[in-house]
Amino acid sequence: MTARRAPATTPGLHAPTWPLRFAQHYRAAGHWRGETFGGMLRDRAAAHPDRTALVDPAPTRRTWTYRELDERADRLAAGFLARGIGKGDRVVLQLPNVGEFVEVVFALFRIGALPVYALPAHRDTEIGYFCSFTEATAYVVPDVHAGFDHRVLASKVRARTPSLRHVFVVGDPGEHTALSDVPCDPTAPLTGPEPQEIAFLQLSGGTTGVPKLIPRTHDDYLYSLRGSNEICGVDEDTRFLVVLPAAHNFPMSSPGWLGALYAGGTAVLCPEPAPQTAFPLIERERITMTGLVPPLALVWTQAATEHPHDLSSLDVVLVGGAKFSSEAARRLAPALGCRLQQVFGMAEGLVNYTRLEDDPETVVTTQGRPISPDDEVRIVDDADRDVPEGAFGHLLTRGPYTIRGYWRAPEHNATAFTDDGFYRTGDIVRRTPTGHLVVEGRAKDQINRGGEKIAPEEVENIVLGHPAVHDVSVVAVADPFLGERTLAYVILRADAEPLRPADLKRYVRERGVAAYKVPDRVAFVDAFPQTGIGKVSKQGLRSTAATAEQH
Ligand code: AMP
Ligand code: DBH
Repeated sequence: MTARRAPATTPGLHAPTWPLRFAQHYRAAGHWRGETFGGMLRDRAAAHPDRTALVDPAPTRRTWTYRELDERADRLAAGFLARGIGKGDRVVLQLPNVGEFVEVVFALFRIGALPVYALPAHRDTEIGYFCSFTEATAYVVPDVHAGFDHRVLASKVRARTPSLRHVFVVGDPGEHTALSDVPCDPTAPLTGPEPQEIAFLQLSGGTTGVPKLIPRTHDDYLYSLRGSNEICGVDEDTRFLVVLPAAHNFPMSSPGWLGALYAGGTAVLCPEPAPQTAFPLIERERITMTGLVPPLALVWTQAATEHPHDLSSLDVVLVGGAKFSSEAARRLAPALGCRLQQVFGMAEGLVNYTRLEDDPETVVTTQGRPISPDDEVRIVDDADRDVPEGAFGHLLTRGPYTIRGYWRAPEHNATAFTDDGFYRTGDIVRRTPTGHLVVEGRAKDQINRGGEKIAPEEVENIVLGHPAVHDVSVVAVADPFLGERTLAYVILRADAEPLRPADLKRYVRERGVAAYKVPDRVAFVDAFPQTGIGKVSKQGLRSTAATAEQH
């Protein structure tokens, strides 16, 4: 047996980083340019102070010029500092698509405090974990969003998280602090973070019970923005509509609202993704670009034929997060009157795009090729040997914007990365002769419900908490709309009271997890199929599910 070599961990970073030789190369190649996000906004504000950076259209239209956003970030940063939030502190940020999201992010960047990007759908279980695991000092929430009172959640989490000293609320603060009361006049210039330091913690979809935290540096993330902008044609005339949650890596960086700001363009925040909301906004704000997950792309394609709106400003629509079928891909561009780019990315790093100049067949049948000439891609068999060119295998990758390890997760890192620093994506892909990747599926247990990633183990642990449940196994079943949805196979205890599927779903919902994790279907069974050595065979359950679906 070969001994696993623990990768070097840089003190203070809480995660393995790039070996010196690689870092030197990425700098020499001009990928890492020594910029920070705080500096980026400062530069843009100096170059074109009066251009519109940000539009939040709801409920009343608000805009920020680059100068205004820059000043706002300074004042908010000063306010956070005055309340004791300092460099390296973690701040769990859970805001929907509102202007304050961008203000807070840039204020934290200026200080060198790290936003932890929770999603609006996250509930007690996820938020409690992020706050305690990162020892967060602050949590930023809306008052009420989508009918859910985040202040109540904040009170609960705060009561059991000793590190959490502040809760800032956008809107009516209740017992907490209003974000609008935080800003103050800056007293001294900030020293800020270094380009090679961590800028924020992004979340992984998670393949084990707990989501992993992804440490991205200023240098590496800014390179992925620059590369994305070049590939997607983002410039100062780009008006990017943020349809998906702004905290997610895709709408943030592929090329996303940060790409738009990097280029001196305009980011417009869409409060919710339905065509009824998004289409009038596209018309009114003259949107040129946006990014969608496949189920939403289907809804938009359909809606565009039924409710004609003036979508003529729309130039490019990116679709990614889960596999976009070639049939659906073929229909999108004609229906929306735009060009399609497929994007296959991950918060851990590697992002692939089809190119605007690719032939139409490549655009609809592949998931693109990597951003960087220094993205290394290996496609290997179960023993990490390269498969023949064109064959399917596991995708491994390393490069100038792909992490070398998760944050504070040495045990997981030992298996999630190879000894020589390749990230095991868990995706099964093949490479075409042009270097484009086609995603076949996943080796990981993770379920991809229309782009929302679910770790079966996490849901299983919750279901197991029900007193009537003896055992549970959660699997994906194919769904024409979402790609995959969840099915929980449940064995009840012999002495249990009868239980209905709806009871179990309610139980999961009441445990306080994001709604997309509640099983779509619950099926009661007497036993699970087993593997040769007596483990539950997920493969067996999936085929049972597939057979059942056909009847
Ligand atoms: P995460 O690690 O949570 O950021 O999720 C990234 C994962 O989403 C990838 O590893 C893929 O499994 C999946 N994914 C993203 N984009 C695509 C795409 N265009 N086609 C298929 N799968 C995708
Ligand atoms: O699914 C993803 O995480 C994703 C998809 C497209 C991503 O992180 C990205 C583009 O950057």
